[in-house]
Amino acid sequence: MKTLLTTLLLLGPAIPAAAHEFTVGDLYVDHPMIEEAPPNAPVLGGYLSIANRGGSDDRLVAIESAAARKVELHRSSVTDGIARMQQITDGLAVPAGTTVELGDGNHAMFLDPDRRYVAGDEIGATLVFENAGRVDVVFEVEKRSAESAASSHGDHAR
Ligand SMILES: [Cu+2]
Repeated sequence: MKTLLTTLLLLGPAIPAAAHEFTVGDLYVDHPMIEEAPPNAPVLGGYLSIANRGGSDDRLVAIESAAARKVELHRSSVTDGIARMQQITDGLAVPAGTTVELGDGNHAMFLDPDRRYVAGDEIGATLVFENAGRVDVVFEVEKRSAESAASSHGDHAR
């Protein structure tokens, strides 16, 4: 009985509540999500992972969404305790056989969203890959974690 309980406890967190995956060619896009932002936030940060299970390299060159004026790929860094972000202009490399995260260190930045989005909302977008082409995905809006709230996108909020 104890073993069963332990097993269940171990299994619990391993089953993601909102796992969703999108496929184009050999690319598997997992769990696109956007962090719920404060009212009137001028930007929304988007995250996802891309697994390239094929034999050739690819590159995420753009993200398009009708819900924002523009979507940019950003790379974050912390220099002397100050968080900065820089636009990735040459796309995000997704080498063959690897999984690349738009996560820690980089993200999709949705500029000027058309309304306030809250946890539970969904935002449609299209990922554009150099070789695999275009794939429609859905970003699920989730509550902001305390962790990421600390490293806020303050430098965008002018
Ligand atoms: Cu950014």
